[in-house]
Amino acid sequence: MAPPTTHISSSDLNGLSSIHNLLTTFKYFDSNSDGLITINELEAIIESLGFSSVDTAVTNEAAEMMKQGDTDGDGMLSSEDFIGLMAGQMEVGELAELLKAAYPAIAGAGEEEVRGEELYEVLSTMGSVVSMDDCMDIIASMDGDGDGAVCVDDLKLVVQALSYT
Ligand SMILES: [Ca+2]
Ligand SMILES: [Ca+2]
Ligand SMILES: [Ca+2]
Repeated sequence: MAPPTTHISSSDLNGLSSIHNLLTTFKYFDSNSDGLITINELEAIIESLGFSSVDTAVTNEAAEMMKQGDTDGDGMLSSEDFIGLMAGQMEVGELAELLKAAYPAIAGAGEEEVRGEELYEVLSTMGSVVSMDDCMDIIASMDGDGDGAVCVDDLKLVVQALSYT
């Protein structure tokens, strides 16, 4: 009997891509790279995402997001908090479970970057049947600079974010 084939849909890939884009935005505005954004940085993010164009509305929006997302009450949002706030709009389907399952093995390999071939190998070892093409598409959806590889640190953030979806 052939093992079940996992189908990766394009909407799952789009969801993954959106999460990766949000994390990229988050990192861009996290000017001191401590993994936390302040209310002022959050306002800049909201403006850049085009959520609002009126200054007072941006301030209100940021305050509201901070209130909802700041789980530990330190007045700043972590990347997980940030994605948690946005995650309601994203659909990643079984791709989320696959990546969460594959991440420990990818991180354990000690490489700085992961490519489609490596994802395929890890998933195959785990007994999951995802085609090489799908693995390439998964990596491509998170590959901002198009060099065919995703930083393991970035993947870690995406996987953490997926826990919210
Ligand atoms: Ca910061
Ligand atoms: Ca916080
Ligand atoms: Ca890349």
